[in-house]
Amino acid sequence: MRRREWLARLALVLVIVGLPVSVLGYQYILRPALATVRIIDIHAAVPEAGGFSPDTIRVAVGETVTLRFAAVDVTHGVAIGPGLGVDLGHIDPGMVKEVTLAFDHSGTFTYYCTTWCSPNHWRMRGVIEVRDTANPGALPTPQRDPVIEALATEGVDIDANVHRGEEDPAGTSMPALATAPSAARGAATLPTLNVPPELQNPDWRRAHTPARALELLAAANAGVDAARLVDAIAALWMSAVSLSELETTGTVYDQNCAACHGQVGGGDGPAATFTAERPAAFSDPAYMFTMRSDVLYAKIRRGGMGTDMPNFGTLFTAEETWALVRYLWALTFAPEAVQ
Ligand code: HEC
Ligand SMILES: [Cu+2]
Repeated sequence: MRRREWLARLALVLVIVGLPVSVLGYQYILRPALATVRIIDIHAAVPEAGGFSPDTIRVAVGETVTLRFAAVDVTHGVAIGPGLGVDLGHIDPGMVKEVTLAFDHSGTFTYYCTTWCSPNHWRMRGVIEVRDTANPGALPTPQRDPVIEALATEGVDIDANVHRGEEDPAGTSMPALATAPSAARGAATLPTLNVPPELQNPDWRRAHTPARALELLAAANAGVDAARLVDAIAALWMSAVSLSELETTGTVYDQNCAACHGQVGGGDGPAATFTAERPAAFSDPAYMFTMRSDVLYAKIRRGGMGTDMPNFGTLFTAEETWALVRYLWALTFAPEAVQ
């Protein structure tokens, strides 16, 4: 072999071997050694192959950590909640995405997959336990939820098929109508109606069904066409919902709910074929007319019992959950605003 050829080969080998070695060496040896923050590598695989590993990490209050996520099989997505606002987006196989965090108080946080990666996708979760080093034995207790407790006190069974409270007589439902209710049409009708004070109270609306509200509205507006009253209820349920909020929450819904409940709330997402029970159809006004916001909220946070409706209470804040509830109502009463 001539000398020049030999040198050329050597140079090539150096590039082929040397480049990855220096890159990997930097990522996995040099950088952790030089870093002042702890780097935690987390591998993401479909739940059938173990999900996140590790699936629990412990951090001290005040400690800064870099979480480095790598997808090992298919494309995953990673977000961390509640209330941290961390969404790393998609992570393709072989790709690495990271976030550096410091926690100023103890608590429990969840990293979760945001991409439909397998029928068990929603089981792909990991826990960050933030401990107070001054009090290492005490694990943060999960916060109590006043809304869910109030439902229990009222005697509302959120797992029953009919969730209405005592005062909502069974059998109330939406009248059969030729056209779907529309908040947009109702907004024009509302000022012409006599609206009982409780219906104007957001707290009352949170704890009552549209069906109950319709009864009261009909009693106060004898002779008005049922379709116009239903539209007015739709408008009331959509008051205080902004388009920009719907846009933000739409991303959360698409990432976490649409796989089962369907993009427009038809209850027919691609994962619906795998669930033990049929996912609720939020685009069905007759069904939603019998639902209360606080029950929807409780169901989202706590999940179903053996139905495959996951619990999201460890992923979202209370306010983010209410925003989801408002989004579900938009799927019912203002579908044009969320499509
Ligand atoms: C893995 C599939 C799946 C995912 C993902 C999922 N759901 Fe569900 N959900 C279901 C099933 C199945 C039901 C019906 C059984 C039940 O009520 O528990 C349901 C029921 C519900 C109910 C209760 C309806 C009722 O009548 O009580 C609400 C509210 C709800 N889902 C909201 C959501 C929201 C919001 C998300 C996203 C943050 C979500 N779901 C994600 C499967 C899913
Ligand atoms: Cu995944």
